Amino acid sequence: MSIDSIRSSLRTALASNNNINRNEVRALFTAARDGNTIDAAEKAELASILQAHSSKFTVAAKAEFTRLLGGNVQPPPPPQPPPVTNQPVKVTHEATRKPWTTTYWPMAGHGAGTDGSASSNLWAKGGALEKFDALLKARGMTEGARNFELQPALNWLINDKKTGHYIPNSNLSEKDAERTTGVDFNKNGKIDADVAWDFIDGHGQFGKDGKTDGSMSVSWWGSCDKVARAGILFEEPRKDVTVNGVTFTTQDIKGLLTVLADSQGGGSDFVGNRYDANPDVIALKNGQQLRGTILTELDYGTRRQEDWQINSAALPDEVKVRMLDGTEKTYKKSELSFVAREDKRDDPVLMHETIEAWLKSGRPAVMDKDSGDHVWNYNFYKADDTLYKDGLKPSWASDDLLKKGYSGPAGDGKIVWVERTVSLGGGGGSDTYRYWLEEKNGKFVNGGWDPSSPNPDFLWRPQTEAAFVGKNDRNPFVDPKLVKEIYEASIR
Ligand SMILES: [Ca+2]
Ligand SMILES: [Ca+2]
Ligand SMILES: [Ca+2]
Ligand SMILES: [Ca+2]
Repeated sequence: MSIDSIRSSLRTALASNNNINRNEVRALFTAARDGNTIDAAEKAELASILQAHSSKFTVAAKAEFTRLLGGNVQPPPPPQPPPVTNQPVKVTHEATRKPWTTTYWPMAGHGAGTDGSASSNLWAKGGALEKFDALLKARGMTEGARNFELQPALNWLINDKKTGHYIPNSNLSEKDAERTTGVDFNKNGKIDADVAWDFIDGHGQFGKDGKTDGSMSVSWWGSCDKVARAGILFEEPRKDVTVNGVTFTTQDIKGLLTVLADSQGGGSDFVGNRYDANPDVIALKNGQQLRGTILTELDYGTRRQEDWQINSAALPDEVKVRMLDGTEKTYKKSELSFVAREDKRDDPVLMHETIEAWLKSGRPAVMDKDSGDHVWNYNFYKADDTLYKDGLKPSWASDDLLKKGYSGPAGDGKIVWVERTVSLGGGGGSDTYRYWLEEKNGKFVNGGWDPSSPNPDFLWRPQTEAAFVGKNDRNPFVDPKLVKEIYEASIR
C-alpha cells in the first residue's frame, strides 16, 4: 500500500528535525509512486500532507513538491458556512398516539322502521346493543340497552323524559310530524301518519311560528363527539370477541365504547365558543330587543365578549332587518341602541396556543371542524406549522388583515404569519388554517384570521384516562365493567 508508504515516509521526514526539506519531498514521492504512477488517492494523500504540514516545508521543498505533483497544488477551500437565507420556520407538534374512529352512528334512520343498519345505527336490530342485551340476559342481568336507545331522541319536544337516541327520518317535516320525529305530539298513544304540528320556527330551529310547513335535516345528528372521545380514551379493538355465546365484532365493540365514552375520562376541557347560528340582536333605545337578520352591510369590528356589537354612534343612518317572521323593517339610527351578531371565529391566539399545548401533552384531542352551526367532531393528532417571522410574509399576508384582529388592529408588536396544517383522524384529512399573531414581550397579545381560512369551532378533550367504573347515563344498561371485559379481550 503506497498510502502507508507515504505516511511512513512522512513520519521519517518529521522525525529527523520536524521540518520537510527537498530530499524528504522526493522520498515522499518515491514512496507514493511505489514503482508505479501516482493515482488519485495517493495524490489526495500528498495534498493533505502539504495542507497539514505546510509551515514545515522549506521553500525549496514546496517548489519541488509542486513540480513533482505536476502543477500548482492548492489546499482545498475551507468549508463554507451555510448560505444565510431568510426562510419561514417549520415546526411540528405531534401526539404520541394516533386516534381511531368509526361511523358517527347517525340517530336518524331512513323512515323504514326500527331495523336500521347494525354497522351504523346503535339502535339497529342485530346491532351492538341488541347483542349486549343477549349478554346481560346470559349473565342474569336486566336487559334494555337496545330499547333505551330506541326511544325517540326528540321526545323532549313534548316534555317526555323518556328520550333515547332514535329518529325515524333524517328529514323532519311539520306536515308529517309524528312519523318523521317518532314523537306522539297529539298524545293519543300511537304514531299517526300526516299529523301537522308546529315545532319548527321561521329560522329553521325548534320552536313555533304558527305554521306547519317547516322542515329540518337531522342527518348529521349522531354520536360523533362520543366516537371522538372513545378514539382518544381507548385502544382500537382489533379482534372479534365471543362472551357467553354472544359474538361482538370489532365494529360492535366500537359501538359499545362509543356508548360508554362520556361516562369515562372525567370531565372535559373545553376551549372556544360553539357557533349556534343565533339570529342577530337589534336593541332599540326603548329597551326592546328584537331578533332577526341584519341585511344592511355593517363593519363588524367591535367585540362584546365573544360576539360582535355595534353601538348606535357607529351605525349608518338606517339599518334594514329581516325579522324572524320574514317581514323586513328599517330602523333609524336614532331608534337603535346597538346591534349584535354572533361571531363565527374564536381568538386565533387561544386556538394556536391550545392546539399546541394539548398535542405537547402527548394525547390527541378533539375539534369541531365545522365553523358553522353543525358539529363535526374530529380527533386531531398533529399540527405542522410554517411560521413567517422577522418581516417574512406568505402570499396571503396583507396590511389590511392586520387592521382586523380579534382584539382590534395590530399594535407595535412583532407579527408572525402562521400556516398551520392540522391532521385529523378518521378520514378527516387535514385542514390548513391561516392567521397572524402579534407577539409582545414573548407573549401573543392579538391575532386575526385570513378571511378565506377555515377555523375550528371549538376544541375539547377528556381530562383523565378511562377507569371503567361508575354509572353510564348515556345508556344505563351498558355497564362499564362488562364493556371492559369485552374490550380487553379485543385488544389482547
Ligand atoms: Ca299520535
Ligand atoms: Ca312551524
Ligand atoms: Ca360548529
Ligand atoms: Ca367557535
